[in-house]
Amino acid sequence: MAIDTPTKRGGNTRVQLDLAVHRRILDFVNEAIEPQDLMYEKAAAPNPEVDHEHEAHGDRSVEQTEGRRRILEPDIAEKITRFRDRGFPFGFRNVNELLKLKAFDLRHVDVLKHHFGNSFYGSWSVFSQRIPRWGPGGYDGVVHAALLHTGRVLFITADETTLLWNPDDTTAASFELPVNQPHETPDAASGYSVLCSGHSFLSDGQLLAVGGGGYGPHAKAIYGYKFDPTSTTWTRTAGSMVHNRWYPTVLTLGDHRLGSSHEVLVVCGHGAGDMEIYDEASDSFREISGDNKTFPSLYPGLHLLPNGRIVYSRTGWASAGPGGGPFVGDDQSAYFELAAASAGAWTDIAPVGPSMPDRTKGMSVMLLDESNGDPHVLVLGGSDPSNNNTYEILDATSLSPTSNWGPSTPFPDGEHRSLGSAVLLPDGTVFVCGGVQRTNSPCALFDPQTNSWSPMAALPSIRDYHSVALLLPSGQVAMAGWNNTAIEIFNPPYLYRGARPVISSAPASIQRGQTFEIASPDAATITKVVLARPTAVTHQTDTEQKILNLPISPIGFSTFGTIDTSGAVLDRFGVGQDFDALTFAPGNRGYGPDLFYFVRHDQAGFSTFGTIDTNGAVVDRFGVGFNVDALTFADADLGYGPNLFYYLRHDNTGFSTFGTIDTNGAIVDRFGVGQNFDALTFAPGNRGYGPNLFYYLRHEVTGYAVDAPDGSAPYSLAQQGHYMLFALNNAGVPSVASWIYLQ
Ligand SMILES: [Cu+2]
Repeated sequence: MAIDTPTKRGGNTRVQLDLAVHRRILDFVNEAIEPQDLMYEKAAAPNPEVDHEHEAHGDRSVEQTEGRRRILEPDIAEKITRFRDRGFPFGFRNVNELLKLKAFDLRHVDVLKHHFGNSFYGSWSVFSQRIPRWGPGGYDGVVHAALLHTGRVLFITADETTLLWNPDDTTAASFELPVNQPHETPDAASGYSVLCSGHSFLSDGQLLAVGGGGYGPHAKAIYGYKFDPTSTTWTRTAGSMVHNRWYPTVLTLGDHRLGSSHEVLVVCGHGAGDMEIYDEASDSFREISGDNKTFPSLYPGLHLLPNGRIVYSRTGWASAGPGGGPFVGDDQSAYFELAAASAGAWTDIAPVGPSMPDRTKGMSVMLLDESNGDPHVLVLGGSDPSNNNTYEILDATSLSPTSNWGPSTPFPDGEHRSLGSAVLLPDGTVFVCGGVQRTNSPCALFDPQTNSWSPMAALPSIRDYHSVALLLPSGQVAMAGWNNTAIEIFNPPYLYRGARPVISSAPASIQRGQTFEIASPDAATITKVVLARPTAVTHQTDTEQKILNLPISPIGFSTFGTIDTSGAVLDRFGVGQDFDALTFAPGNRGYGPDLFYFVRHDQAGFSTFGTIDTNGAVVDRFGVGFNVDALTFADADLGYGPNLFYYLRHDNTGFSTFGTIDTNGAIVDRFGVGQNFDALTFAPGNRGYGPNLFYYLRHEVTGYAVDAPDGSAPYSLAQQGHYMLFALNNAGVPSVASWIYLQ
């Protein structure tokens, strides 16, 4: 990862670059067709649904540079393309070849290193240990991965050995076997398989895996198997499923669950869309009626919405039916609504037309709008053969038969993704990796806030069929599966954007609707606190990925102190949390004939000074600048002249300055006083600390009061169970997650 500094050897400058950064720079320089292509980062591929209108107006060049990072100046861009085309018709093989161009120097290398570096692209590395082959079979490719609340990842391999991985331990001890395997549980039935099962988490943190086995000796399991992360033990469910299943989709129901017990919906893997519900309290399954929808694919992509509906995203795994072909079914997007304990109904949306590509072998994730929690479903890639280079978005806020998917839009990098993975990151972006059938394939990051994509560092391996990708508590993404026994780790760009905030304390367990406190030495820079549901993924199906943004308010501890007119600032004693203002009133407080003076600010933070008389006449007098927080008056000459107003104002780092205003509006900053000053007053005479002092309040943000999910949307999605709690700072850098249990 480290980028070596340039060295001079025998007068020749040679640079050593990180391999991935070096490749990106060479791609950028070699792929340029004209100098203009070196002046800005690569343009997104035109969106045929949106862009043809602009093309017709001939303003493409303006359009193309908008929002793109400027990289090189026109003159050097022109020299580079000319130098390349004359001397390197197949392109530069090394940045050092480019350094032979006189006009190109180390400053240009630095510019390129910055723009193609890890803070924009992130980086991949390979975990120091390979996944061991401990099973009885010949192939131990990982097919399933689930992040447990112990911080371990549970893998289920192709020969049905399950093993635990500790991402924080880079020695061989990183991997361990659980106490038992599913087939070793008491009462393991002949059809015990968990390979190609469906899974999700129960309220106590156990992973429930149901179905699996395929057409082999353990065809279509009929029992569920539960893994307890604490005792690392598998147990069989007391009851069997109503049907044998293979490749089912499993979805934990939320606050909208109908019974008094925690419930898990099991769909498909038997007779097209057949459904049943697992009841956690009785450890048994029951049949659901109204499940008349057939799916073309196994593992249909389903997402629980905040209003309790379950939407079908048209993704899923095909070619797994009898004879290898897909099950017969419709490709109709729809939602299911449970109307009673054991009955529900499907409602179709968005008629399938030629404009809607086949999403089989695609991936879908639910996105919750940052401002209001409205749900959207992002569906990307899919189809076999891989002729699908697009994504589409469904606004799932209020579905009806007329709801429709957004236009099918090409990925900006033009890649065809089938069996790709999509991982929700704590900052709300979606990391898309794998699904491209070549090594060093491009990855991408989707930002729902800006509806835009950014290219990410290339994935070393091919990861498609039976691959898994999941968010770790470290904020990294782990990728593994099938094709090889390596684990690849992605460090998102946010890990290269400065120090990570630290959560110094957070409760281990919270109640629904409770306000709880977290503390952080970095609280002043924290802007967001989120809950992330741990991933349990197989076959590009994870029904429960979600990032829930929690409402927060800062907790500030205020201190009372003094300032003398020479600038000596002295804390006296703490007064408690969230004090904003302070004033002094000697003698008569009868609202005499004089005026009150105020400072008020507009939306941009610009402050105006004015007067109020006792009849309530409010008059703006003059502007005083930005971010004035406190104001006081002293008639005596305290060193700056008589009859002055004194103020405190802060800059955008929270640093406060003390200054004076005369009655003509002359504003003079006098001296800085420190961070986060909120209030100021003057008291003549000696109040115990010396004569003629100003008194202030200032605060330190030490943490946040955080509202735990209550039953309202979108927090209705927060099922009882374990979550990762991330705090993110104003640069979008997440803390390492704390595990928190929602009761
Ligand atoms: Cu499979």
